[in-house]
Amino acid sequence: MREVEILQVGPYPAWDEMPLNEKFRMHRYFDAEDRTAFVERHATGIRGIATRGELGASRALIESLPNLEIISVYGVGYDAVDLEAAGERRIRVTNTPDVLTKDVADLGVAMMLAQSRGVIGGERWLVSGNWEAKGLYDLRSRVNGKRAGILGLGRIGYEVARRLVGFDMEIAYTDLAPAGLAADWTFIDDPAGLAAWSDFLFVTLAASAQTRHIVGRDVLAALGPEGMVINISRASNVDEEALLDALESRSIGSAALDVFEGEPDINPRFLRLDNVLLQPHHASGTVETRKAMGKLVYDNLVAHFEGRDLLTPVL
Ligand code: 8YV
Repeated sequence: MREVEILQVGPYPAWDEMPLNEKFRMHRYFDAEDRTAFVERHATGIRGIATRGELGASRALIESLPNLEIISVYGVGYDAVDLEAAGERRIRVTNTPDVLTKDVADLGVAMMLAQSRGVIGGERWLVSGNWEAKGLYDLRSRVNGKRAGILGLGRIGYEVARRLVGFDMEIAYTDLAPAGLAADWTFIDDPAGLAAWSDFLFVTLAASAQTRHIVGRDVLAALGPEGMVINISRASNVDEEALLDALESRSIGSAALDVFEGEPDINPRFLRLDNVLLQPHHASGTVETRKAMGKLVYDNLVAHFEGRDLLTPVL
């Protein structure tokens, strides 16, 4: 299969790049100085794209590759792939669901705990010598016994909720319809209603044009000055300007965020806040999960070019 040419949109860990390089002729888009010229040079040979969740594949890129057959996404989220452009040409699209679900849920819960209990601020207090010089660290808020709202009870939202039950938290959720997964989890049919009920609002929705800014000014106002929003999905699910305004004016309590508009170049307003926990989009970032994701990217490409069924098709 060495003759099959694949455009690699972003880097992967070495253990994922090695088998791809052995099996296919990989073209490293992200290393090219002039990416447009690079694509033009290889355009007719390229039959596959290997990309990442947050990098996707734009209509312009898809349209510049006349012999493209498949886009294999390293990530569960495929909102950055132009599905319409792919669908028009019957280009197949795959993602990496399931293998990352529990790690993403783990980080979401870790972010809630860290922010609520001041884990990072507490360490800074100690390391800076303040403990010795000034005394005890500020008291923080408990999580046990509090209310967690899950906005989007899909695979990841479900795993978050299951973990929070272990912290004796009450669970409510908003989704398209009641899920009937646990009798004592309350269905609330609108995001603002969910936020008004919640102490902690987890954003775990798959992003799409329909969910864009679903957490807007109304939802943040409903969450209120004690509330925390935790986003482990996509930045586009939250109106970032509204969130920054709410954090600056303290009309919500705090936020714990793994995703940002325009990441990794994030809005500098975030850096001036003391009521945020900021993470570099790494909820799926464990060695175990990333290896499983890389294997799925590879296995889907090989299955396609061997004429077998795709393992995890989106389109
Ligand atoms: C990224 C993700 O793909 O699964 C997703 O949708 O956003 C992540 O897993 C990851 O950062 C690798 O680029």
